[in-house]
Amino acid sequence: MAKPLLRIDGDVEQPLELAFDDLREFPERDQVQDVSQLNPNRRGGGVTLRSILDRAKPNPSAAYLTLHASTDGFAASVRLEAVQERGILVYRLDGSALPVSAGGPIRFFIRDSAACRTDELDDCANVKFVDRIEITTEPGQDTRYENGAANE
Ligand SMILES: Nc1nc2c(c(=O)[nH]1)N[C@H]1C(S)=C(S)[C@@H](COP(=O)(O)O)O[C@H]1N2
Ligand SMILES: [Mo]
Repeated sequence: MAKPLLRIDGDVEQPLELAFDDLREFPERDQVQDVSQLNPNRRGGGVTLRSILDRAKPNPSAAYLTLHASTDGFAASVRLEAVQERGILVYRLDGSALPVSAGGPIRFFIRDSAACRTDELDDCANVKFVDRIEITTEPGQDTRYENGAANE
């Protein structure tokens, strides 16, 4: 089996590990064809966060979602309720894996994200190189506003 790109774990009924082909096989209704239609500065296609959560099934106690990028140790933690209908996991570009230069192999995309530091769902939470989504009851790790974080 292909190497998983993304793990979803924590306060969920069904932890998941997803590879490129798993994401590509999500049905049409879960796919977002081209995020450049939503933000001209971003590119690639993805699947909705909703469709991933529907498979992982957060427990009733689940309240926070943390996006982890082990490549650089970056993390952002937001309320599950705020993000669950606005998140997209971008994983492909022209039929291949999303390149690292675009934040791949998986980059988070928030519909209508706010300017840095102006909202919980800000540009800073559009985490590049996401390899783990952790669901928790309490807020999780968040490095967005630490010294040295990009684009402050
Ligand atoms: N893994 C990772 N993701 C990250 C960051 C980072 O340093 N590491 N910076 C964040 C911040 S602070 C912002 S504003 C956006 C910038 O995205 P851009 O480079 O596409 O403009 O990426 C976010 N995602
Ligand atoms: Mo940012």
